[in-house]
Amino acid sequence: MNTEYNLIVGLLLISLSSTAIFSAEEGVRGFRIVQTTANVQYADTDDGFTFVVRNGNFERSRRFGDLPSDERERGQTDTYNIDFSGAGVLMSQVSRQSLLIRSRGHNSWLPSHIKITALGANGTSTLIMDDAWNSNCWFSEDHGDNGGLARTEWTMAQGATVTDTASSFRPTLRFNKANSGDRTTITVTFSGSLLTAATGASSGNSNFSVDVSVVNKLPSLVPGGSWVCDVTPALPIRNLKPGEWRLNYLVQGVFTGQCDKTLPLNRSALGRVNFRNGVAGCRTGTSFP
Ligand SMILES: [Ca+2]
Ligand SMILES: [Ca+2]
Repeated sequence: MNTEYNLIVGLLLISLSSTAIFSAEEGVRGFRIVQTTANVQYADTDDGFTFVVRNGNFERSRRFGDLPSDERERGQTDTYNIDFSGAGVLMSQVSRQSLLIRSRGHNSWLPSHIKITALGANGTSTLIMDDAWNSNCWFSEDHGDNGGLARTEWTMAQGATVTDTASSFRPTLRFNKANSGDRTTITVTFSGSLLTAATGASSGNSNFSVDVSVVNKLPSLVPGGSWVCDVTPALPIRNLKPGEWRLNYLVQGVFTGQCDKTLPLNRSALGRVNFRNGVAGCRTGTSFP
């Protein structure tokens, strides 16, 4: 049995009907941040801010640069390009959960909308979020500001409000095959669990599990001349609650080897479902790309 395979994750969004294929270890060279300041009293500020990437103990931060204009004025939109080249941040680490904005002052700021695009070292770009901001999530080092609502920092997952539209998702496990007659018989279990619901999300399921089996399936030819066998549910997994998810999978039965790497599933999908890395339950696996 051929033990080499790749994992492809297709995010099939109801709202977009688009499919995204993610690569594993691409670094981040920067972020583009388009932020609008709320048009309410005290929302504006002249203080400085820091953009932070944090995953557990891993943290990298860069200051927002100074624009020629008076930034963060009421109702105004400001655009920043923040360089993270050389910071060692991987695209797979970037999510609304791992991105924060941090105040460096005592004059409160309240955004009304934030859009963030992660720019990959290989030239890719990934939209992380494009959402209205929760009007309770003020920024200030003075936590007594605005009725005690202010915090020094917020993650984008905490502050972003999303349209409460449940999402669908169609995982695919791709097996590389030796030739046109290399058949596949296998069962793969895909499962997921909601880690953090997006702000405002109330509809949709918080977990799923689906078994997908193929028996003596012949491979398909893909561009580049390779033979592959894709194992994927016949239909997308529907009605998932928006938020941060962990995806698990289990290859049953036939493989031996190791299963010690996480998968590149940590991506935002326009504020809908963000799948994080996960390998729980992968007890029979093989070596992952
Ligand atoms: Ca203010
Ligand atoms: Ca200002």
